[in-house]
Formats: sequence, structure tokens, C-alpha cells
Amino acid sequence: MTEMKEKEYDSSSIQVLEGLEAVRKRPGMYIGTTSSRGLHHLVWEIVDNAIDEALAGYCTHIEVSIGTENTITVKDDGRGIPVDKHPKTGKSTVETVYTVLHAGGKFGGGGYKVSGGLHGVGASVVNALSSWLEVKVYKNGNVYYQRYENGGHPVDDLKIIDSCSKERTGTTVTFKPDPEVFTDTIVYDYEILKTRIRELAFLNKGLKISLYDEREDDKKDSFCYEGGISEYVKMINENKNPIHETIIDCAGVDNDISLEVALQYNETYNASIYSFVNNINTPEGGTHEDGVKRALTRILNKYATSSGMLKDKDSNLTGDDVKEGITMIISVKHPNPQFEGQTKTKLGNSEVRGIADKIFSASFERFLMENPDQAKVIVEKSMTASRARVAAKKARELTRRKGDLDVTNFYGKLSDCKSKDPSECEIFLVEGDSAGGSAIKGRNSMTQAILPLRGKILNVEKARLDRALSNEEIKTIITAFGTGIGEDFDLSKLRYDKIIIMTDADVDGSHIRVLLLTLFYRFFKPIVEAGHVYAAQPPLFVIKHGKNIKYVLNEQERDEYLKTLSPNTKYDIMRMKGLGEMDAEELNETTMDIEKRVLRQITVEDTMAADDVFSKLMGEEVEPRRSFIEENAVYVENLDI
Ligand code: 28F
Repeated sequence: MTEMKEKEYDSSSIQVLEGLEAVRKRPGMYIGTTSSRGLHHLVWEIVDNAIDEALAGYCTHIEVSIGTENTITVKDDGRGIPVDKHPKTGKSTVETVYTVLHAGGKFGGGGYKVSGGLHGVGASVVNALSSWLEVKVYKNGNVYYQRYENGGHPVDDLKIIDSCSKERTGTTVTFKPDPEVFTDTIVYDYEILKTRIRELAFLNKGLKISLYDEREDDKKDSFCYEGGISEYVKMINENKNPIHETIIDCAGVDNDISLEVALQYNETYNASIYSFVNNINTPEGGTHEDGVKRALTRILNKYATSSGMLKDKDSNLTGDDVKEGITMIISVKHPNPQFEGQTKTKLGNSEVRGIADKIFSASFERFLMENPDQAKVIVEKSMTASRARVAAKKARELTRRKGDLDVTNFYGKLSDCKSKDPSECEIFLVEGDSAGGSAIKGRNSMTQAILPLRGKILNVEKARLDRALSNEEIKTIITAFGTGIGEDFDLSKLRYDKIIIMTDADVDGSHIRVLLLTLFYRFFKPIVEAGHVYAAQPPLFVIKHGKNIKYVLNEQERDEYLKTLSPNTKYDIMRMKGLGEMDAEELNETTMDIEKRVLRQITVEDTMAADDVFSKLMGEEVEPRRSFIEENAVYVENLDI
């Protein structure tokens, strides 16, 4: 565990702020949303308290169980929440923690709350949003118990209900999310809990966290990593061919701020850099990431120059060059983090930049000195990236000189729409010339542009920007989008609000779709993140009865629809043809018409999961791809990352 023993909490560091009614009235203010995400957020609020107890040095094992009725139980072997009377509330500390908003060290000052989800609102919010909640504290040879109902109302005072061995200590909490609050769903997703629990185990070296699903027999996982984030890097690089042996590990503490960094380079051209502050992911980066990246660039340049690999005539390695193929995790624990940025997931504390730089550069430089063979492989990788960057720049300049919309044959390929207002424009990327032809005839030419894809789309998971820029199809796509690429990328120049991938519902179609998504994810990530990318969904069946024509997307929908017909309806079902065999009218009717079509928006819920999916699907290794496709059905339908 990270050494972080702070002065013992005492009950007086709790501040009494407001009641739980406020939470019931506006749950979104406290947990973000009442969708599935909010439902899962409740678990993290409780688990965070247990993690704090672990970070304080008193808890070694946390267990999370999903009950048969979608209740959640979290159990730790820490000291147990204090049971004494709280000076400000006159109630037990347990009751205070569970019924007073903002109770807890974080808002009280003094007490050091390290973990804490993005909202970090505390256990009372979970109680407020639950039909019932029970807490048990094992302490002083006693089992203390209290139950709350209907949004946090105590049924009785905290009471001793049993005895236990003097050595047994800890806290166990069970709650049932209130279905009146969580109207979308109250069903817990095992995989969501598992992914985050595994992440928490990676981030908190040596802490054991187990997950059980009582809804299914024998479903359980247990995570404990003595190597912490180094093992995280190892897992991420499993499908990416590392180019050197050692996972470089750096750690240090300065002014109560602790930093851990683990990194290893792999054969790919992408950077997988994930940073955390107090166990919270910081996808927008911030001063901790800046400090480490700055040090990485400086030290690699220094080593490359002093070892004679980088000559005077070569240009210095840039931040992008040294990031190519890197997998890196940065984890900071900070007593008073300031979160900034659009989604409040960027670390703002300026003192962290220098501290991160200093701690990381010392260990990293030492690693290079002590491991010249591995250092050489890393520097060579960065120098190759540097040369490719210069070549890509030349290729881009060549493209630009020909004029923005004037690549060879460009106009021959794109059937643009008449409107120049991006907010109403759409571009269909269509598989094959014949479907392309029907789409051109069947479109609304005011707002719908058609780009038929003829050649093979390059797999950019295995190619750098410079090679991608020499691929005809990719060049056309870049030109049509209008955003530029790489260093020149500018989202505000996107010429279409919707980019719609229109491929057949067969294996070839999914392959092309995955290639396009890889291209967008790796080279146009902001377009995907801003929700501009969609997949068209051509129907699989058409059902005709009397004058009615009904298109359905899959077998399930077909069966649902047939159930709605009265028993004596004599109907026709036909499997739809491929896109290429549909005529213009059919294509418009089923797949393109704004009023009738079904589009699936491609979203990036979780960049880490997406990164993993693309490495598995498109990378060099055959086995992970095979097993991924086997696990996820042949048509890779759930690539809704
Ligand atoms: C199942 C969830 O919530 N575990 C917790 C502790 C231990 C202490 C504590 C918690 C006092 C002032 C709040 C014990 N002894 N698991 C948990 N374990 N809270 S929550 O203290 C509460 C703080 O504000 C604890 C001595 N100091 C602290």
C-alpha cells in the first residue's frame, strides 16, 4: 500500500451542512445522472470510503457483492466507522456519516480523504437514493447495526445486535437503490463493476478487492496486484508486442504528494497514456501528465544525444515522437487536488508539474543508464517516429498545396450535398460502387453527401500517419471531412454533422466498418468523441401484410412484430438483399430517409476499453482477435464502444 498514514480522524472533523431531502429532489446534482451510470456510481461512493480506510493503512480486503435483488453489499476489514456520539449532531458517527450530507473528512478539513469519485459526495447520498440501507460495524468485540428506509430515514438508533471476536473489525454496508429514483434501470452490470474494481486494485498496490454476483452461481473475481500499476501496463501491452523487456517503474513522494509512473513501449504507433489522481481517471490530463511528458521528452533527447544516437544534423525528438508506442500509467495521490477542464477531469495544481518532472526524470534517466540495450531500442523507436513525422508533414503539405478540395479525382468520388451548413449536412460512406450508385439516386441531395468506397481501407492500427496519407481512400475521406489531420486537425472545420457508415450486415460489411472506426478512432478521435459518427442499420427482414410494409433490423424485432399481428393475418417475410441489390427507392426508404431510418451512434464510453478492442481486432496478434470475435459473435455487433 502507498504509505499515507495521516493523523487519526476524529469525529469533530465532520461538518454539518444540509439534509438529504436536497439529494432526493435533485439527484443529478449529486451523482451526475440517474441512468445506469448513476446507479453504478452509488457503489463507488461506498467503495471509496473503504479504499480510504485502506490508504490510511488499516484495511487489506474489500468485498463487493451484487445481491439477487440487485442490492449491493460492500464489506471491509478496516477499523470500522466510529460508533461514539458525534459532538455536532448528537448522534453516533455512523448515523452522522449516513444521514448528514457532506459528512466526512473531505469537507471537514483536517481529515484527509484520498479517494473519492468524480463527485465524491459521500455515503449519505447513497442512503438518500436507496429504498433501504443497512450498516454493520465490527468493533470492540461488538456488532453495531443500523437500518435506514425510504431515502435515509433511520428505523432506530445504532444498536449492538451481537458480539464478535475482539480482533474482528470492519464495516459492512448493504443498500437497495430506489427504483423511483433510478427509473431507467436498477440492474447492476457485473462487467462495469469488474472493470473498475480491477482498476482500483491496480491503482492500490497490495489491496485485495473481490467481486461476487449472487444472481448467478459461481460468478466471482478477485484482484490483488503486488506490482500495482506496472501490472496494469503489462496487461494493456499483452496484445501489443512490447519492444523491450522491463516495465519501467518510478515512484516518489514530495510535499505529501505521491507519484507513481509505469511505462513500456510496444510495436504499435499509438500512445496509451492513462493518468489518475486519487484513483480518479483524468482523461483531460493536467499538470501531472505535463510534468511526466516533459521529463520523458527531455531525458530521451539527453540520452540520445549523449549516447551519440542523435546527431547534430538530426532534429530533436518531439513530445509526439517519444509517445509513439508507449503504454504509460501515471498515478498521483494528492491531499488537495484541484480539478479543472470541461468535465472536471484535468488536474490543475501547478506545483505537481515540477514534482512529477523531478521524480520521474531521476528514475527514468537511471533506467536508461543501467539498461543500455533497452534504452537503444526505445530511442530508435522515437527516432523512427521523428522521421515519419517529417515525411507525413511533407505529404500533408503536398495535399494542401493542391487546394483544400482538390485532390486528384476527388470530385469524381464525392457526390457532395448542396447545403454548405455543416449542422444539417450528412456524409454517407458507402460500401461498394453499386450501393453508392443507389445511394446517390436515393438521397436528399440538399443535405446528404455520398462517398462510395471502392478500394480497401488501410488498417491504420498497423500503419503510421505518413503511410495512411498515401492511401487513396483515406486521402479522400480526409479531404471530404475538411478537418485536416494530425497537427493540423481542427474539429470546427468539420463539413458534416453526421458521418454515417453504411455497410452490409455481413462479415465483409462489419470488417469495413471496423476499419473505418479504427481510422476515425486513431486519427480523428475528437470527431468520435463529439458523437459525429454513426452506423446506418439496413434492415434484415421485410414483412408484408395487406398494404402494410414493415422493415425490421433483426430476428428479435421480427418476432416481436409478428406477435403484434392478429392470429389470422396471412403475411410474407423476406430476408432483405444486400445494400448493393437495393434500388434507390428501397435504400432511401429503409436506411437513409431521416424520418424512417435507424442510426446507431458510435460513442466512446471508455477510451481504455476502446483502445483494447482496436488492439485486439486490428493488431498483429491473431489469437486475441480470434478469441474476441468468438466471444462477441461473428458480426462483431457490439463494437458500440
Ligand atoms: C463498506 C464501506 O465505509 N469503511 C469505513 C472507516 C473508518 C473510520 C472512519 C470509515 C471520522 C470523521 C468520517 C475509524 N477509526 N466501508 C467503509 N471505515 N470512517 S468508513 O472514520 C469516519 C470519519 O469523518 C475510522 C478511526 N478513524 C476513522
